[in-house]
Amino acid sequence: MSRTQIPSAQTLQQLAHEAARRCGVDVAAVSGDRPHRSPVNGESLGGVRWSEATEIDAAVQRSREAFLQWRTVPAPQRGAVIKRFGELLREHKADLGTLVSLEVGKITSEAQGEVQEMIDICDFAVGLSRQLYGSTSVSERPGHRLMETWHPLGVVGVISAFNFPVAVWSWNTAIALVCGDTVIWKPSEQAPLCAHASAALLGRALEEAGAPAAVSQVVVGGPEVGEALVDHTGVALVSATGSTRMGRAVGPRVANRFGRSLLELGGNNAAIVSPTADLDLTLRGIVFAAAGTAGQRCTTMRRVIAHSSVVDELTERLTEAYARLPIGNPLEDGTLVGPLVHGDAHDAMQAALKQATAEGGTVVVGGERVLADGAEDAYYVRPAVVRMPAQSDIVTRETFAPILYVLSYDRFEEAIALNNDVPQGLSSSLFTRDQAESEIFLSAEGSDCGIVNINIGTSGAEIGGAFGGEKETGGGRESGSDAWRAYMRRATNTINYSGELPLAQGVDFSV
Ligand code: UN1
Repeated sequence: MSRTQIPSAQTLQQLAHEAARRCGVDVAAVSGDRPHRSPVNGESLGGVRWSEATEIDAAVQRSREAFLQWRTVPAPQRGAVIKRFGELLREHKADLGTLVSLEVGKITSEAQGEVQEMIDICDFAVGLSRQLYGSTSVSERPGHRLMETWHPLGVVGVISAFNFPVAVWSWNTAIALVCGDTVIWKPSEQAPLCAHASAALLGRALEEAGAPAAVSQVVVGGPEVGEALVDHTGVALVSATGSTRMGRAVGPRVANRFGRSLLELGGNNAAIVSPTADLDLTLRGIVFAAAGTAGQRCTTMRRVIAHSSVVDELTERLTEAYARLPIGNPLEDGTLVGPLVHGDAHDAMQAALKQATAEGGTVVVGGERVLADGAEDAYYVRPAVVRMPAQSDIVTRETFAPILYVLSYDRFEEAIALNNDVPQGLSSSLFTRDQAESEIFLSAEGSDCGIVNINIGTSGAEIGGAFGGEKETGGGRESGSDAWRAYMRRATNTINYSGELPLAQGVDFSV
């Protein structure tokens, strides 16, 4: 089934501007001459104003000044600002969700889910604001005590991607702010309005608390704006989400100036389907993770590694499910697959399918463009399933589009090896009812990814856990658990209350 109701440009622009205004955005002030198109119909949402890279230095100065004040505010009071931000997000959930749908093409339920993720991280950060614990330790010397204290780092630069245009910023910002840092955000070029809207809501929470406005800044612009943040010595931490290619450039540049980086890069996430798996549940888990968000999450499932005894049945059932997927206007109830973000994504998908076929693969369903009539610059595709005879080059690459490669295995160790035999290491799943298999997959000999799931798909992580992955995924951890430590610096303190001066390691230095 495909849906044909693609709304007109005028309606979309009006919807976007009204939603942005309700969030507190001065639409005229953020408008400019940069073209800005909605993937929903390929037409203009109204031009936007871009900042120049030369504006970054002043932004960093403002951020630094705000930091000097913000770091003295007790953490629970900083938490109270985030609590208010969470309330404003609840109030404007529908507005922000609409903007996310219009700017990046997410279906309403996923767009609102993204805003819910922002609300959730606010709640988490409020609790965290009373739990920035350091440990104490015994000393080897009499009358001494060791302890760790955690201090804010300073200015944090956040560079975010189109596919989670607001949630990833809020994971970073909610945590960074309760930690006492200030944030400068360079959002995706694709999503300036939802960035301005989110920043306006946080700005309101800061203003009500009497906090400096420059605690949170948003700088909309091109790649050179991101580069200026990356290279600025005043930016203590650069948290960047995007492609591995981007991370390969950012990581060394930040390291070269001894800054810190937190990288959240590509994924190539697999699910292993064991002979004991519940196939109904497995099917639902795979379809959401592989076709949801039109295959444009970093956690999207890109590979299924199914036991040879179930691979045929599973592929058949996937083919049926994919043929029925409602594709179309993401704002319309019932749609499950919205558009690709732009034509380049469509071209990359077609090139990958061609390569997969050349490498012996068979496209069993999908891959074709749909709804092209009347919306030539909008790129809707039917998600594809490709049966591969064996591991091949294309399977090891991340193509940011809905292509699911199906491979088969006979021995469980073989499946784990296939799961790990890619350069990326973000997320992984195992569908099984065999407890030993599940334990092995979760053990050191199992999946090498940062996220390892049993009987759920690879995407849709909750904010309470640390989010991120290994290898070319970049090694960063964001959102829950103890990810906050990346936003603070640790001081080790030794306190001597003995009245003597015994030296560590028994050193004698009497004068
Ligand atoms: C991303 O795709 O960059 O786990 C983030 C998930 C979401 C976050 C994805 N909670 O799929």
